Amino acid sequence: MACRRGVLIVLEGVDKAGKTTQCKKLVQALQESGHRAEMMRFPDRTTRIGLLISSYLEKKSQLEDHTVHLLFSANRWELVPLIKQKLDQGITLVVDRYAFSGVAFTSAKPGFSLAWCKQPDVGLPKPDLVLFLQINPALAAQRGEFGTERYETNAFQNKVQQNFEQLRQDPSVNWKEIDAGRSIEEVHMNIKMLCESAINLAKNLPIGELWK
Ligand code: Z5A
Repeated sequence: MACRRGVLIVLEGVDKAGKTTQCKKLVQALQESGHRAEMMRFPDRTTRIGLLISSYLEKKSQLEDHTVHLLFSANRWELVPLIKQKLDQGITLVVDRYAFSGVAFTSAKPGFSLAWCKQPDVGLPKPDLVLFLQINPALAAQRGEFGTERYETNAFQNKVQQNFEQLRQDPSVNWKEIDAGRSIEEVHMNIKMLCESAINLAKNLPIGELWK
């Protein structure tokens, strides 16, 4: 029998919503229940493009706003062959941020429309499920180290949250909202349940193209 493809699952949300924590727990839980699952994250700071982005986020270098937006997108595109290869091998990918962060963050800057920001990411592998970790940005900011990197201000995160709201109106993407204000374990149980059913639904369907 041919190997069924892996499923592309993305976690999104404002800073410190708990995405990385939940991605790790989800991968572990999927593996324990017999799925082949791996985690990816964007930006992937390990590539040459990722290093440029990382230096910008750490405020060690300056980049023009359109340029850095295109670099974030290029960082996704450079990993598309690997994403497709893994999905074809039957590996489910749990991805910490994707094109939705790209659009929500850049369009929080003056002079950037949602439509312009989406263009470079049109045609990326379309996630089968996008879990939006919903939390008040002010509450999230009280968690962990907030405020060290670029974009980590309450005013900016509020704009990002509003942009995510707009993106979530798009019915072509399978968004599910998660109340991320609960305990780590409660959030995890909610996410795990949604993913198990998404895996069962998506594994026999072809992978789509985002925003096409
Ligand atoms: N960016 C962009 O502009 N364009 C793009 O295309 C992309 C990204 C992809 C880097 O992201 C920045 O790049 C980001 C968006 C922008 N800018 N900002 N701001 P990043 O993913 O590298 O950022 P990060 O610092 O690694 O992740 P994060 O978003 O800040 O955090 P998180 O992953 O959502 O949360 P966490 O690391 O899992 O948890 C944070 C803390 O909260 C930690 O101490 C946990 O133990 C705690 N935590 C987690 N869950 C809970 C619950 N439920 N209760 C209590 N405490 C919790």
